[in-house]
Amino acid sequence: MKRTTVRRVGAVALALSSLMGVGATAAQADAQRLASSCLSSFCLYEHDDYAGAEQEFLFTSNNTCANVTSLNNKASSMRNPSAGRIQFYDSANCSGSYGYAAAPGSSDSDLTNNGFDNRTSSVKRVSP
Ligand SMILES: [Ca+2]
Ligand SMILES: [Ca+2]
Repeated sequence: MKRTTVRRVGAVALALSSLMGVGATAAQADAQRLASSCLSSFCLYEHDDYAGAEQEFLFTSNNTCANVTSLNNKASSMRNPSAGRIQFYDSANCSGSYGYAAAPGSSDSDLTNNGFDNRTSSVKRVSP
């Protein structure tokens, strides 16, 4: 009985220390992902379901192109909370025709069904 009690106390202490956080734990990474919820711009995520690395784009006007940098040819999901439509390009500098467009206020947890998994190299916000 006594042993069980000690273990429980240990578990609580561990939980508290991970909340207070020295170094990144998996739980912290999840918390950060939920907190950085991409509120007003446009975000790409490395993996499905908004997981992995994130790149956030801050468009200040429509018809602006931005190259994908760290997630070039890696993005697998996206969030577009903005009021604009986001066009996805396979090439840099938004050259050629876009391959996929995200409606304003939309999100997609898996770009595979749009044929754009791990392909996006640049994005452009346009008027909806
Ligand atoms: Ca990916
Ligand atoms: Ca590409």
